Order: sequence, then C-alpha cells, then structure tokens
Amino acid sequence: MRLSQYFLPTLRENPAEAQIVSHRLMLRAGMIRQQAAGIYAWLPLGYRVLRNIEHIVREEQDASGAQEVLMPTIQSAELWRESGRYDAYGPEMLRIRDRHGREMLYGPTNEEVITTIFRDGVKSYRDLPKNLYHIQWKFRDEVRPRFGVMRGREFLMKDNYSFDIDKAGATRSYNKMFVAYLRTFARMGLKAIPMQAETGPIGGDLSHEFIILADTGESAVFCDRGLVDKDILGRAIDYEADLQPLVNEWTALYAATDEKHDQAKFEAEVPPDRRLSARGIEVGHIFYFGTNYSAPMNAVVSGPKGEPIIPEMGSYGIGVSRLVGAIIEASHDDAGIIWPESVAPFRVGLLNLKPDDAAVSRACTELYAGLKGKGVEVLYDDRDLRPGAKFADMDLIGLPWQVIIGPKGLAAGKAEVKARAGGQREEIPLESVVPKFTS
Ligand code: 5CA
Repeated sequence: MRLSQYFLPTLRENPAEAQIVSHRLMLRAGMIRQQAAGIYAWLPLGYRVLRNIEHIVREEQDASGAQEVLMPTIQSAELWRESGRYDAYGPEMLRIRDRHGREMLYGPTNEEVITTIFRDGVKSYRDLPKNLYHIQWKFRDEVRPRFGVMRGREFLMKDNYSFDIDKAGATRSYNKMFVAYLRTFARMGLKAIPMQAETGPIGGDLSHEFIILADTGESAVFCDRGLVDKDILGRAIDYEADLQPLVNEWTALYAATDEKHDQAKFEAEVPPDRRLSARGIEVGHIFYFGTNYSAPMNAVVSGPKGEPIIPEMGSYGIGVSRLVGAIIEASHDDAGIIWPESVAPFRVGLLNLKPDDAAVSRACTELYAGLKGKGVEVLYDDRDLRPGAKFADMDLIGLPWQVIIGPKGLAAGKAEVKARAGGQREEIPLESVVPKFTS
C-alpha cells in the first residue's frame, strides 16, 4: 500500500480525552475514531490489526476442535426469560422494541442463543461433545465506558460454548480452552496469566481470567512470578490427550484477582521474592457452569438407555477488540506503538526520504514491487514530506521493520533497515532487502 493513497489520519497532538497510552496511540495512529461513548469506528490501520488478532484466535480455536458459527447480534427477550436472566441482567443490557412492540436486545453474550441452537439440533448423547464458537460484536451498556476499546460499550468478542455428557467431559472441554487460550495470547506476544476468578452474571463454580500485567489494568492481581516465565509455545499440544497435567502445571502456582485473593494463602504459598502484586488487564475469561442454562432451557439429550441427560456446559470469552489496546499497553515506547510481528498491520514500512530524486524513487518502487511480489505486507511512504515527519509517523504506527532509502545510502548501493523493537539499525545492500524478509 502506498501511504500517499492510504487513509491514515494521524494526529500530532495527544487527544485530551485519552487517559491511557493505548487509547492515545490508537487515536494518534489513526486506528479508531469514537462515534459515541464507548462506540468506535475502525479505520484501515486499526481494522487490519483487529483482523490479524481474529485470525490467530480462529486458528487456535479450530486447532482445539471448536467449530465456528455466526449468531446474530440482536436477540429476543423471550430467550432470556427462559433462562431467567432477562430481569437479573440489569441496565447493562441494551433493550430494544421492534415495530410490533416485541422486546428484543443487543446481545451482551450468547449462552441463551447457543443453548436453543443446541437444543434443536442435538438429540443423543452420541453427538456430544460439541464446542461452537463465534466472533461477533457485543453490546454492554457499561456505566463507565473508558480507555478506548479496552472498556467499550460495543466490542468484539470471541465466545464459545461447550456441551458435554458429564462433568468429566466438561472438564476436558474446559482444559482444551485453557490451553488454547495460553497459546492464543502467547502468539500475540503477550504473557497472559490464568487466575482464579469470580463468575459474575455468567454463573458457575469454576472460572479463570486470563490477565496480562500492565500498570493501567483495571484489576489488582496477585501471583507467583514463576507464572510470568512459563512458556507454552515450545510445547507440543495434543488436544486428544489428557491436558489435565498441563493445566495443573499452570494452576499449581498462586494466581488470583483481588476478588478471589487470600493474602494469608498467598504468603504461605509464595516465597517473598516471588510474590508479585500488580495490576492487570483481563483479555479472556473461561467458565464451567454445569447445567445452569441447559436445565432451565430444557436442552436435554437421550442417554444410552433412552434416559434424559442434561448436558454440562462451559463458556469461554476473548476480548478481541480489547486485545488491540492490551497489546499496545504491553508494547510501546515514547515514540509510539511497537507491534509484535504476528499482529502488525504491515510487516515493513518503506521510507522514501527524497521522493523528488528520480533514482531514490526508482529504487523504492522496485523494492516495493519486489516485497509485494513475495507476499510481504509493506506500507510504502512515498509522500512528499520531510524525513523527520516520515520517521515520526513510522515510529508512531509501529510497524516491526523500517526500510529507509535516501540519496547517500543509495549512492553506495545500500538501504538502512531498522527494527522498531530495540531500534537496531543496519545498512545492507539493496539487493539483500527482499531476501531479508522472505528467506
Ligand atoms: N459468556 C462469557 C464467556 S463467552 C462472557 O461473556 N465472558 S466475559 O463477560 O468475561 O467477557 C469475555 C471477554 O470479553 C472479557 O474477558 C474481556 O476481555 C472482554 N470484554 C468484556 N467486557 C468488555 C468491554 N466492555 N469492552 C471490551 N471488552 C470487553
């Protein structure tokens, strides 16, 4: 993409309404614009990141055996009366009437909808287990929407729902999601720590929040430092095998949000030099809640002898749009965002320092074509601006690599390559640029 043609409305000044760094940088980098309190439009750069995050979430869900569906955003109030949650959910639910006066709502979550889909489609224990997910916009009329996409009213969530024949099966499903979540966040360059958590309006008695540590996080968290160093991506995962030992490895070390925190237990279990009390951002939340929805909604399957069995359920959420902000909170410096390669909107920024110099522009056009031809995502800054402004914009939007072409280097047949993370620079021959990003 040529930057001269791209819609990238960057801002020089810090927007007054943004209190935390990710919100500031998302506005300044032209990623989002607010439409109403807690409701955002995604501009091209931001939308690319959102889609990259979705892609990782989807790959890891698919690998775990979950199947993708797409449920509507608008739901009928009737369904929520069946589960008994319609009145209990309170003012966070956006309630709507259609032209016939029927009560509808903008879904804050999908337990009810999925339970009816399951109830209609699954009749026998032989069809279990099932795990269905979707990636869909949700609406929660938060009292205090704030911090940009981190606590929005409209936000994108991946949510899935598992159905099993008994508690042992439900635990297997829970463990699969536990491991899939560790992998999902690690692939985004995040250290997400699973912590015991409250279940809130979703209900149930087993639940973990996945928390990344950041000073601007909304929750106070307490954990064993050992958890910060644990690695999942180096491990081979077999989703058909028993994942309990792996889950135990993560849950054996103390980790709790303030709601579940027990100071005496923390001090008894964790040596002083390993005690970490910090703030965190919740990027995912998993729940096992048994028959809380399947029982009242009468989602029953028949067992081996024809007896009725009420499936055991769990639900699992990832804040897809929140992750965009959370990744920035975890990875930025004074100059701007530092995208991990896996979610970066483009991998390479190509900077033409002298567009009115024919030789420089020719070299840039060739590199641009060469990189694109090999499938490297590149944003080519061909604008007629002074170098300082180009450097500032490129650092702000945080692409992992910058390839800088100016008259001096070109005379020596060289390009300068800068890594955004760490800032290391090297001069390499022009002809080595494309191979550097493709081999
Ligand atoms: N039904 C369950 C799991 S599918 C559920 O709704 N869980 S949740 O309430 O914990 O939400 C799942 C994830 O969505 C959270 O971990 C968080 O990352 C994200 N999320 C929740 N509320 C918001 C919000 N107001 N803005 C942005 N992301 C949010």
